[in-house]
Amino acid sequence: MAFTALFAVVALVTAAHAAPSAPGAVCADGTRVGNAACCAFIPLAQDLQENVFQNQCGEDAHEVLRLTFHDAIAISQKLGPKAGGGADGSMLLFPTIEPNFHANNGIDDSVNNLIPFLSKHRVSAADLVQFAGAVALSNCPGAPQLEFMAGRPNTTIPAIDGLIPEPQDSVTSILERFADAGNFSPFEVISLLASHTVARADKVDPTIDAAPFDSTPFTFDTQVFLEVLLKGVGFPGSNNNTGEVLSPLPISSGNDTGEMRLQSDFALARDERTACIWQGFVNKQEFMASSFKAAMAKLAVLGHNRANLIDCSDVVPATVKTPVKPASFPATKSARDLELTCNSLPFPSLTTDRGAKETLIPHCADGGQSCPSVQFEGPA
Ligand code: HEM
Ligand SMILES: [Ca+2]
Repeated sequence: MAFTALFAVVALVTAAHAAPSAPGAVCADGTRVGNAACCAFIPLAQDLQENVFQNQCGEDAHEVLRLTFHDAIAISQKLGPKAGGGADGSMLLFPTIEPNFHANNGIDDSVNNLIPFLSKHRVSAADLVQFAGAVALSNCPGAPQLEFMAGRPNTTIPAIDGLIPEPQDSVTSILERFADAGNFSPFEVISLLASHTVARADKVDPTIDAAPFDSTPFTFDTQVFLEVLLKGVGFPGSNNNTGEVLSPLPISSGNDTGEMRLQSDFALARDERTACIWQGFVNKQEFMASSFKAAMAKLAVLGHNRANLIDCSDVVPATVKTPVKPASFPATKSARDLELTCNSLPFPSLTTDRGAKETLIPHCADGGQSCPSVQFEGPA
C-alpha cells in the first residue's frame, strides 16, 4: 500500500517534468527538435550530403557557401524593397536572371545543384539556400556549427544588378555596401571573409580553374588571414586579370594551380580601417570561427525579422571533428615576408612548414589530382 502511494507520487512528479510541458517534437528518425517545423530539414541534410557534398568540404560545398552570401547580400536600405529581398531564395527562383550578373559568374553551378531539392523537400528556396550552406560548412574541419533559422517565405521578385561586391571594388565601397545591406560593421565584414579559407576561384583568371585563396582550401583554418598578409611575388596563371593581385604562392603543377589573391582581400588586409581586425584573426581559430558564426547568423536572415523565424539550429549537422593545425608559414616563407600595416597588435609567433620548395596546394581534399564534383543540369 505504502509502495503504491509512493509510486503514484513519483509518477505525478515525472509527469510534471515530461510530456505536457515538454516543448518541441520528435522527428521520424527519433531526433528531438525544438519545433516540429524543423523535422523537414533532417532528410534534406542527408539528401544534400549524399547527392551533392558527399560529406566533403570540396568544390560543391564551397560553391553553396558562396551562394548563401550572393543570395543574402542582394538587399539595400538605400534603394528600398524593390532592389532585392536579401536571403530570399531569388537566386534559385529566378535562375535565368540573377546568376547572369557579372558578380555572380560561376554561381550557376550551385544554383543548378540546389534547384532539384525544391521539389523533393517541403522547404522554401530561401531556407534551402541558407540551410544547404550550413550543411556544406559542417564538412569543413575547423568550421563552426552555424545557426539556422527556418521559415523565410519565397520572394516574388529578382534582385537588381550591382549589389554584390566584386574583388576590384575599393575598401570604401565594400564597407558601404555591407553597411547598406544590413548595418554590418567592418569587424563583421572581415569575420565573413573567413569564408575565403575554404574557397577557390574559377572565373577570375579564365586560364585556370579552382585557384585557392589559401594553402588549405579544404580546412576552415586561419591560414587565409596569414597568407593574404605575405608579400605577393607572382600570378598562378595569366596576369592582368581584373580583381586579382600578386600571390605569395603562385607556383602551379598539373591541377595544383597555385594560390590566387583577390585585390579586395589584399586591400582589406592592409587598410587602416580593417588591417588590425584582419591580423587579429591570425592563429585565433576559435575567435575566428565564433566571429564568423555570429556574422553569418546576421547575413542569413537579411530581409527577415528574426522574431518571425523558427530556430532550427538543432538540425544543422555537427561539424566534422578532424583537428585543425595552428597557423604556420608555408614552406620557404617566414615573418620576413609579412607586409603588416597594423601597428597596435603584436604579430603571433608562428613556425614555418618544412620543405626547401614552395608548397604545392593539392587539388583535391584527399591530396589527389582528380576529384569529380557533382553537377546537375539546370536552368541557370
Ligand atoms: C568583399 C566581399 C567579397 C568579395 C569581393 C568576394 C569575391 C569572391 C570572388 C571573386 C570569388 C571567386 C569566384 C570565382 O571566380 O569562381 C569568391 C569565391 C568565394 N567566396 Fe567570396 N567574396 C566576398 C565575400 C564573401 C563572403 C561574405 C562569403 C561567404 C560568407 C564568400 C564566400 C566565398 C566562397 C565560399 C568562395 C569560393 C567558391 C568556390 O570555391 O567555388 N565570399 N569570392
Ligand atoms: Ca583554409
